[in-house]
Amino acid sequence: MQEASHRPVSTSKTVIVLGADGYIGWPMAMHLSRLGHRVVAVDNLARRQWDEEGGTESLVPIATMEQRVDRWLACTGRTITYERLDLCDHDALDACVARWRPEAVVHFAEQRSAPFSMIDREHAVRTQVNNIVGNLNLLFALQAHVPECHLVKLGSMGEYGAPNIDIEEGYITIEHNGRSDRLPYPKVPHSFYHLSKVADSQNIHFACRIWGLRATDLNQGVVYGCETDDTVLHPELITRLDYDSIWGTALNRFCAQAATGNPVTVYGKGGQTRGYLDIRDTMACITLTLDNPPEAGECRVFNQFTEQFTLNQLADLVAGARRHHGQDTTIVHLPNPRVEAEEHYYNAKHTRLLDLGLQPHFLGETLVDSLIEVVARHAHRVDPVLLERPSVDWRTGGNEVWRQYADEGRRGALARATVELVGAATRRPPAHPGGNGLAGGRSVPEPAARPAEPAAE
Ligand code: NAD
Ligand code: USQ
Repeated sequence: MQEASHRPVSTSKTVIVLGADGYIGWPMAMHLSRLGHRVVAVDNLARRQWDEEGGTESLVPIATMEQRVDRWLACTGRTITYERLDLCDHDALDACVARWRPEAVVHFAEQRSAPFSMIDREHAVRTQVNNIVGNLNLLFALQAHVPECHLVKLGSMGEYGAPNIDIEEGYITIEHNGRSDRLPYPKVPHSFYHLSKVADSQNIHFACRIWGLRATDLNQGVVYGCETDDTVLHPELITRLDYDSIWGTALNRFCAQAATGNPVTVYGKGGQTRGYLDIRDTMACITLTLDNPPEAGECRVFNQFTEQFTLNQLADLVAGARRHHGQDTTIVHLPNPRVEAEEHYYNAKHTRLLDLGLQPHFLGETLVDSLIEVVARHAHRVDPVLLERPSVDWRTGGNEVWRQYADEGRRGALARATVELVGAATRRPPAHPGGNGLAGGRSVPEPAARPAEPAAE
């Protein structure tokens, strides 16, 4: 039987996917197109630029947006319209919304790395301006042209932090001095990035109240995996997979580390608990959300994850999967570069998407094996320094690893710009000259020993 979220739709909608060049945005654009929606894929390619600036890159090579949409058409006969546009350019965004008059907008287009937002003042400001201004521009464009449109906004479970009480889905009923009210759930987030999401949530909630917009704020957990029904159709349809310490998320990194015979890097004690979901379930959750829009004026919140794990559990799962293939995996506990509770209570509700019909893919060794296989195919592109050494500390910002790779990234970008200018070459030089071998990487001085610090909370 076909899952509800995979059934072709009876009513085709015009859906704008913002951030469609990203890890989740590209598979989402294809998924919605396959279901029969008219998809407009918007991105300003900022993420590719941030990679260049920081000397990082996707482990699997990714095609350009032009190549992707052409290949999608060739493989499926379906059209995805790509528009290059910055959400912070209000006039351009406004014109796009006015032209397409979407029934739904799925908004992924933000700077999404917590470590990136903690590098220094400039990166914190850049993150918050990009995310908060872009989201605000979108709210005004929707209000002006399509107030009935359903906004599906990607938020984050990290907005809530790790409170010592159960986490509800967006709202909590509080009794205080004999009175009671249902209020947005209090939030104590993990980073300046997560704080930008909290501001977005507040702005969306306010816009629904004053203008009667309809929105679903999806507080998503950490996503893992990189293959969907659509990305596997052709190498040009593949989505990015990040493994470095700025953009790579925990399980993706752990699999990359295990696949290349490097130690799995648990930060601190490893009792940090988070919600996780398979990228295929992200597709399903957003499709179910689109199929079941909220009422006008409603700001609905779903907690979008399927299982919660501690980091120690994830590391053990990866090591166990390798053991079944006769491979030993070392798990190391690095001094935690983040300020976060390393042992804490965590019980986050996540029933609303299940109630709509979500059938989760639970994390098992098969998924770990398939991720490890993808990494193994591209192992020659792994830079072991980026894999092993955290480059941002919450207390002191970008460290010597960050500075060295950013310097090289800047020099590389400058060299590329010069080459393009004189028209002398068209092929991009490798991002890590001489440093892709697993035994190699760039030589970065070891940091001065820092005593292990106690958990901050
Ligand atoms: P990503 O960095 O791969 O993709 C984001 C895309 O948005 C990039 O292609 C980038 O170029 C684009 N973008 C950023 N700012 C833009 C702007 N001002 N105008 C136009 N385009 C812009 O990120 P992702 O992992 O695909 O995450 C997508 C969304 O989901 C983000 O909002 C993120 O916060 C959220 N999220 C991600 C995860 C995860 O584990 N990856 C988990 C929870 C929530
Ligand atoms: N961690 C390790 N070792 C590593 C990398 C991370 O122990 O090598 C730990 C971190 O300290 C943290 C946890 O793993 O405790 C999660 O970190 P992460 O990098 O996997 O994810 P995070 O920074 O929380 O951000 C990611 C996405 C972000 C999204 C968020 C969902 O990058 O866009 O919002 O997951 S959530 O965590 O629910 O907020």
